[in-house]
Amino acid sequence: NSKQEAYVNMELPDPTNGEYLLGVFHLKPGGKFNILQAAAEVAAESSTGTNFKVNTETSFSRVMNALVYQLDLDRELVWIAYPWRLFDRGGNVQNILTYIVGNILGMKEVAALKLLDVWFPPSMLEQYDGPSYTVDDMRKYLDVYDRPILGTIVKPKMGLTSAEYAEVCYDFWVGGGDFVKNDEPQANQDFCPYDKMVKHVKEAMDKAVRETGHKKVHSFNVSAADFDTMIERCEMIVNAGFEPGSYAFLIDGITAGWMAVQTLRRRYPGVFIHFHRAAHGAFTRPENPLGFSVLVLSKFARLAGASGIHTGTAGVGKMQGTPEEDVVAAHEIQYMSAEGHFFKQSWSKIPETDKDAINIVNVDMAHHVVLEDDSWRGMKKCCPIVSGGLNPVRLKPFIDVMGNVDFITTMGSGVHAHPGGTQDGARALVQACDAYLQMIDIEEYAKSHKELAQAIEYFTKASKDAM
Ligand code: RUB
Ligand code: MG
Repeated sequence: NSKQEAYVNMELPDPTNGEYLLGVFHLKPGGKFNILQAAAEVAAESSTGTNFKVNTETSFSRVMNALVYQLDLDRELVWIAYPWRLFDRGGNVQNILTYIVGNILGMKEVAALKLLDVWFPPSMLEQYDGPSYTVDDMRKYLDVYDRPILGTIVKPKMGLTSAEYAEVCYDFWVGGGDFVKNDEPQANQDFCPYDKMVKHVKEAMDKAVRETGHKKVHSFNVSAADFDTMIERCEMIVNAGFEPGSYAFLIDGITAGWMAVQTLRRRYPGVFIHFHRAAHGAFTRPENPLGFSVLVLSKFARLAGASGIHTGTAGVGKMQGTPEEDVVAAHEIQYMSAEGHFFKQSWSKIPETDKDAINIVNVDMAHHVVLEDDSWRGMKKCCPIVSGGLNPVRLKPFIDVMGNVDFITTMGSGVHAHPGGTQDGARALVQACDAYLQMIDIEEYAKSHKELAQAIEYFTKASKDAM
């Protein structure tokens, strides 16, 4: 039919010629459609078309048609090429998603439709911001290399006053932790006003830095009802006397939106932009046949310029997730080039053919962090933030599946549920990390480190009870 003529081209000569953004969908047709018919509808609705061929199309509008260029009937997979001139100029990520995971997810023609992987051509990468301030910058500020950045989320999630909140931050920092984040719903609640929270955190940080001799970082949730309030929150932090580097901006990137993420990236290139992905499960969970994958979400976060995004614990923590999904996503945003589920993505600006001449540093995967200024080579890295049901006992198992230590971890209950309290929880986390770095089994290390011993006892038992 005409839909297929216009939106299917199984002989597309070179989908990687630089003109197309590529996507692979899992697609189960709905109703009486076969997969090719449904795929053509998807390509049409997510580029130039609608349900009927319209009389207003032009020869140029047809050039903007997305094209189904490959099918795998056994695995119910469909490859689509989107001419990327379709997308709003000026590096707008929100606009891309409005096309490729927009109306199509509501169409009758599909019973399942999940975008599993995407590929950006090098020519397109140049038009998008990518991260500015990276985890490497945070490492320099903290003077912490060759290990994960150790963090917590203040718990209870809600209900502490601003002074109580700051006291928990202080305890974690004094116990040896690096990084504290607001839990993602923390805002300007009546019992914990934002301005007071900021002021108390500043005092707590100053005190902890004085006492420990180490720099500390706090990630503030700046998500808000409107643009002006978000910027007001940012400015309040900028003007509260914090050292640059000691604060990050957390944004609820899904509920507040991509525009908020990109606004922060552009307004505050010198600040770590922390993308919290609350609500992502609605479209990423495997049991939901509609949506897009953690890999796709993470790749768009790097494109948009988040300094870090939560990528999951690969099943080691409390959230749904597997190494196939979470670790692939984490590696994809860390490295200059990585294998996704279907595509090998290069984030490099340097054409494949020139690579030998330039002697690209190979990022080694053997548990080392490679610090480098990536910006001349390509899109800078975006840091995996690993969180959700972790505790000191689970640090090594996670590092083992991750294969490197270049991430930020935040443990909420894993710190504050420690029988000795938050300070001891932080100590146990630091000890678990030290044991890992010295390649000593934590049980062995715990013989001379009582906070770790208590953590092992408590969390092992608590995990068993929860089964
Ligand atoms: C974790 C927490 C974070 C989740 C989000 O608290 O508050 O919001 O990590 O999930 P706790 P994800 O450590 O007590 O479980 O990181 O998968 O997006
Ligand atoms: Mg949280």
